[in-house]
Amino acid sequence: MKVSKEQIFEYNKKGLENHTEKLDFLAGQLTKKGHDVASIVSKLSEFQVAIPSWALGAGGTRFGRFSHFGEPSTLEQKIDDVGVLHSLTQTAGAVSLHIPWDVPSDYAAIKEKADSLNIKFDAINSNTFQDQKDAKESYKFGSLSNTSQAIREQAIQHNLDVIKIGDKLGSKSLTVWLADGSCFPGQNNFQTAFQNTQNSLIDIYKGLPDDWKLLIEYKPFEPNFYSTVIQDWGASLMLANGCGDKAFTLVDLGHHLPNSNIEQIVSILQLKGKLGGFHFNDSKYGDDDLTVGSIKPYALFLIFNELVYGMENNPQNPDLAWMIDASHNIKDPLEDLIQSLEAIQEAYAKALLVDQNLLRAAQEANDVVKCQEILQGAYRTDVRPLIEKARLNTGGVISPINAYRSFNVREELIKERGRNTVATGL
Ligand code: AOS
Ligand code: ZN
Ligand code: ZN
Ligand code: ZN
Repeated sequence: MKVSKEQIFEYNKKGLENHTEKLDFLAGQLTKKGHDVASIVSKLSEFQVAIPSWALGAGGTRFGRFSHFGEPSTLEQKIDDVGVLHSLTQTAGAVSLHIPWDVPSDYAAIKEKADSLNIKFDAINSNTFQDQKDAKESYKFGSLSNTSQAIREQAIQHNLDVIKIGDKLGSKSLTVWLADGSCFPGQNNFQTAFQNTQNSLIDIYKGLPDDWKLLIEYKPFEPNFYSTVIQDWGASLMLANGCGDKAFTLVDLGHHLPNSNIEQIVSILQLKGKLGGFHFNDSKYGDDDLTVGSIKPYALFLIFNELVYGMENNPQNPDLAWMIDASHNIKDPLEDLIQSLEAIQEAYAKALLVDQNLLRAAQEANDVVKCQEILQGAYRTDVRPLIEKARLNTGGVISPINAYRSFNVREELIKERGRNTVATGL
């Protein structure tokens, strides 16, 4: 299944008049306020978000899993699906692989496929939260933190192998998320577990190529319910600092206790030059992995406001690895991902409308009301015509969900792959 340029061209013709009318109005208003509309649109076009290979199939819960049919079952097919997303949205120009779920059998063929679809290999993920077939040691009681040296060594070696795989594909970073922790008080010695984790990460870090980054993801609970070794940004930052300059903290939006001020975390990490990457999703309760922007769009905007500030003012912080980390229990995964991409673009566009100079002046004058007016003025702007324009400029469609449905993408995928499909991964 491929979406052709002709299909896109024909599709866009129908919506062009309506789009132009809305864009002209919005661009006129924004220009009057002093915004450079062309530069906002080009920033939106440049913004690319990686699609995780494991989000292309139905996720399910521990209570069951319902197929969406036509799911990808090989790495080739997963890249094809990202290709569909990218041709419609022009924002999904990268894929994030998870090893061992996605070990390529033919590197040249995989690279060629990704190249032909204009897709890069972003951060690659290791997996020491599941026992692998034929593995000698078990991760039941932890991996990099385990009390057993043999288990730690197996987990370290796995990460070094993942780096080698990523290197052959052109990845430039390794993301480590650990399930390590404990379910009951007294089960673990906190200090030993942390120290073991630090030492293991240092061993992995030593195997990192010079132009690579190590991204350390944190999460407060699940699958362990009493303690998690890398529970928050503080633990992640300490471990990153213990490794060196190429190690950074990765923020997953769903990995915070309720009401955490994520925008503040993001801001301070950038100030310290230690924010390495992002996993986008949304949640009401915990690590729900719902569609980005579906529950707390204003919080997402506030986070983007800090990210934009950091991108403009914190040269000490590297370029970020952006990725969606979602799971789909009831939606078509590709439609869900399109909605997530749209929500990310929207929050980014609104953040670009915040007048940083005016905001700074209002902050300095302690004009609290004005500060809120500035943020909410940007947030309340309907920026969708700008996003449509960014897509049109790069060859995407005006309205991705609508196009996805009118091109019968899922039906075509079912025709190709059958109904009885199971994606590898979670
Ligand atoms: C787990 O909760 C994390 O969000 C990780 O990023 C994880 O590796 C990913 O969800 C795939 O399992
Ligand atoms: Zn994540
Ligand atoms: Zn998660
Ligand atoms: Zn999550």
